[in-house]
Amino acid sequence: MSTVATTAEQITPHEEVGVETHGQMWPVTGQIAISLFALGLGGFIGLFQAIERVNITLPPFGPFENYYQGLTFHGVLLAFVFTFGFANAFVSWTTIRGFDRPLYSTMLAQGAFWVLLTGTILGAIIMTMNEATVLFTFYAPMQAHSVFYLAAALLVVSTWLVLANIVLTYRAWRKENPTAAIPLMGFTSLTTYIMWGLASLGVAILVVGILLPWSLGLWEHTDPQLGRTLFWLSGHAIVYFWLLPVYISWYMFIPKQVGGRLYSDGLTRFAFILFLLFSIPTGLHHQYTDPGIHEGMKGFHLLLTFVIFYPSLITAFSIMAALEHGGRKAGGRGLFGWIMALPWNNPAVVAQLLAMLVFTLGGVTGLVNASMSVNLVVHNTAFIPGHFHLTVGTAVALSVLGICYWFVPYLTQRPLFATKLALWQAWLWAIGVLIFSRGQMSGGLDAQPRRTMLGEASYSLPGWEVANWLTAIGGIVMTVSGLLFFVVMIGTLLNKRAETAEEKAALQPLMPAPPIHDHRKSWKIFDRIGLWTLIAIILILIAYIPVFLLYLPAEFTSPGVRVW
Ligand code: HEM
Ligand SMILES: [Cu+2]
Repeated sequence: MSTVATTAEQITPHEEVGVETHGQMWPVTGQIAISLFALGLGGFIGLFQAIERVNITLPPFGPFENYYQGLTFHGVLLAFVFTFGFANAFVSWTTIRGFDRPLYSTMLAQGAFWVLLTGTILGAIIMTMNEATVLFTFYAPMQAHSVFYLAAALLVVSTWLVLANIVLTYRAWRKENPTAAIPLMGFTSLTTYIMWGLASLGVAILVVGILLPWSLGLWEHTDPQLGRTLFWLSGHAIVYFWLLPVYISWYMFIPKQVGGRLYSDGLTRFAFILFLLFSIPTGLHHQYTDPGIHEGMKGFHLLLTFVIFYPSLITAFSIMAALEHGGRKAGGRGLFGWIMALPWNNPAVVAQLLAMLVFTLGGVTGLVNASMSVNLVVHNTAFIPGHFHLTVGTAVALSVLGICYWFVPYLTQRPLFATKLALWQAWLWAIGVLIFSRGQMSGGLDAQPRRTMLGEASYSLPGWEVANWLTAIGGIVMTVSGLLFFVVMIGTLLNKRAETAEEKAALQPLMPAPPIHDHRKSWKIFDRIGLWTLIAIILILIAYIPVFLLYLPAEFTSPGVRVW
């Protein structure tokens, strides 16, 4: 029997996947498109920020009136639109496949697409008009046009529609399978969105309850510190909302893609439960230097921040085990021989392997930020963007590109264009970001501020020169890599649609095989989603009630300011 026939047997060809209805799949494709559009545009603006470091400013600042308008665009498009669009699309699909049934509601699925699109367009318009140059963290008392806050709210609402759909799908599945273990891919999808559902409440209250009415003139003053605290209630957990969809790929798809198997079902569930429990009560680690917040509570959040590092270590262990399993099955021998035996010719895999490698540096530098005393050295310096281009800018973004190398061909039923180019793309991004972040971090350690148009600054230190050049060169390499990605994607869209059964089978995703330690060995309690959600809520209350009790009553004394 040919290998293609075997593959076709193992996984049903596209049309026959009855659980994937057209009405639910076009919003998946559509949200991937929105996401990649945001990545392309946002990333391109990044280039201007990077070369500004070496005094190349195209007048006026790129397509914008000023540096900070571009920076707002860059942050909003990349941190919110790119990530939300991908999560909504990919996790909706892993829910369908995980529970092996269509989503509960097609209306919710399509609604998520339309709400995301509307939020993106409104946000883009108002930012283009320079009416919302408040950076992606939109700290009050900087004030944006009310449409900006409306757009931010819509982006969050789109994720809530997906959350509602996932929960309803799970409940419908549970009704029909009252005693079965939750399918692992469904479990990871569900916990990812429940975590974000809880986390997003902070920013939702901030935007809808405080900033929107304030920008509409319902009241004139606001309380910046209260706003920051609500922002960061969501603002660390959002990092995990960026990461977990990618972890779903690393846990569920990468093992099979490298010819191995996931290590353990139970350990995977355990890791995702820890993310659900501990992602949120850690937000104060972004506010170590903020006045008005009790030091003891900062210490408590510090402790939990180190707790949340633990499931990432579990992840590193699990994925490494799966990689080694695959590498050894492919004939790799010795301590490191299995690494060479991994499929280094498959861009979908290579992009994600490099993303993981870069992420180890991102994790370590994250520990620097998280440590209260060392944080003082790097706080608000260029070290921070140095750090998070390794995490969200690479662990997430490069992984998403890798996932697109199989997911987009599957969604569009067109084979990937120019595999070699895609491989170049992955390597160039990894090399580029290492140079870029090295520049940003060394600048930061030399006290270079972040969010600053350095070319215009009247101050400089000798150590910044090399740092700036590295940032600029790394940024250019990343941009070239990004361009290659879009060449590959456009080429793919122009490719001929798969027609024969063989061609179609070749585009099928490799669905996960049961882990080496399968669900029969997992603790039943892992599946008590309601219980874990309740514990997560209790932890949030413990971590935040004292913060607010000690802080309140709020002092609405700051009038809005427009800086740029
Ligand atoms: C071509 C690739 C990219 C380049 C050259 C680039 C460049 C930069 C630079 C130089 C900054 C610092 C600006 C400052 O502090 O004044 C920055 C900030 C930022 N970047 Fe990127 N970036 C790229 C891709 C990405 C990606 C893929 C993401 C996320 C998915 C991302 C997310 C962010 C965020 C959230 C900020 C913070 C904005 C702020 O502080 O308000 N960037 N970028
Ligand atoms: Cu954080």
